Parts: sequence; structure tokens; C-alpha cells
Amino acid sequence: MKLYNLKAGMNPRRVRIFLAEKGVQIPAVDIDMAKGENATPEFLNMNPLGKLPVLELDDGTFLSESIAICRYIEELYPDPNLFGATPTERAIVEMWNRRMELELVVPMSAQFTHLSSFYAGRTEQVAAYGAYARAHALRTLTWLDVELAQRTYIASDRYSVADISAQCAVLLGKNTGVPLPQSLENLARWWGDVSSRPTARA
Ligand SMILES: N[C@@H](CCC(=O)N[C@@H](CS)C(=O)NCC(=O)O)C(=O)O
Repeated sequence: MKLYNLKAGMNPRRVRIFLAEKGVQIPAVDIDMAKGENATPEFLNMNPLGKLPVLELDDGTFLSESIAICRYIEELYPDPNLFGATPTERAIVEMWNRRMELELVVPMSAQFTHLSSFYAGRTEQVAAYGAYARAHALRTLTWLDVELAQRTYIASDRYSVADISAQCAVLLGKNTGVPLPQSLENLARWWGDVSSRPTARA
């Protein structure tokens, strides 16, 4: 297998942390987005959306979408499980991971795309949409603070893929003008926990 990676990207980081939590190493190829390496015909043949990460399987299949890649890795390497062990646990992790994607990963990514100078000239930017997305992400963080008063991690008292999605979105926010509001103490406690895991900088 081969992982096409973007070192600074939020989504490739989700997969790298997932692999590190499993103790699995896959050879990686770094793609330089600034040089347009994700827009070449060869890359678009792997993922027509021009986005990373992409996992190339040994039979030549290309998988994109971070969660599809993580699910594939979970099938190959079930322990430690990060998607839950029982039907109920798996459903709860799925519920929370989906919430984290729709309510945090997507708006955090949108505020970066639409408000940052990095994307100026690379894509159409709609500042009002960026501001709306930033407010959406902040609302989600405030909600998570309430949830995290009740348990250690996002989905349960055990670390899961939902934490990985959330921590990578929070890190992107911290680096792009959405710091964690100081008043959110439960979220700060959770951030301290997840960001001090040995895999956090994978
Ligand atoms: N839904 C995809 C999103 C992938 C994505 O947006 N990746 C970003 C890096 S974090 C990217 O490759 N962007 C390229 C671009 O904006 O041109 C996933 O979950 O993997």
C-alpha cells in the first residue's frame, strides 16, 4: 500500500493519527499542493476531486475520503478498535464521527478556505460564507464543551475516530484564526488529553 499525503493538511493528518494509533506504517508520498501536484492528470486519475489523502492498495485500487481509508485500515488491523466493538458502540461512534465531520470538520475547513490568504487566487472565496462557517464551528465547540462535561472523549470514555476527526479540526482552527475560547474548560481538558497522546503529531 502507498499513502499519498499532504503534510499540513487536516484530512491526511486524520489518517496519519489513525495509523499511528494502530501502530501501522504505510510508505507515504508527500504531495505538494502549492506546486499543483494534486491537479495533474496522474493525480486526478487517482482522485478526480484532486484531494488528499489517497490510499493506493496493492491491487491498484485508489481509496480516498479519510473515513473510508480509516475503515479499511480498521478491517485489516482491528486492534485497538477505533470505530467501536459492539453494534451499539459502533453506532455511537458513527453518530459522533458524523457529527464531527458535518458540524466541525466541514465548517472549520470552509472558514479556512474562504477567509485565508493561502486560498486567495486558488479558489473562489466568499468571505460571508467563511464568516458563517467560522461562527458554525464556534457554535459546535461551545456545544462540545457541554457534552465533554459528561464523558472523557467525544463518543464515550474511550478514544475513538470521532476524537481524531475533532482534534484535527480543532488544530486547523488554532492555526487559522479560531483558537479555543478560554471559557470552554471541558473542551480544554479534552484538548489537553488528545493533543498529548504520543500519536498527536503523526
Ligand atoms: N472529504 C475528504 C476531504 C479531503 C480534503 O479536502 N483534503 C484537502 C487537504 S486537508 C485537500 O486535499 N485539498 C486540496 C485542495 O483544496 O485543492 C476527506 O475526508 O478526506
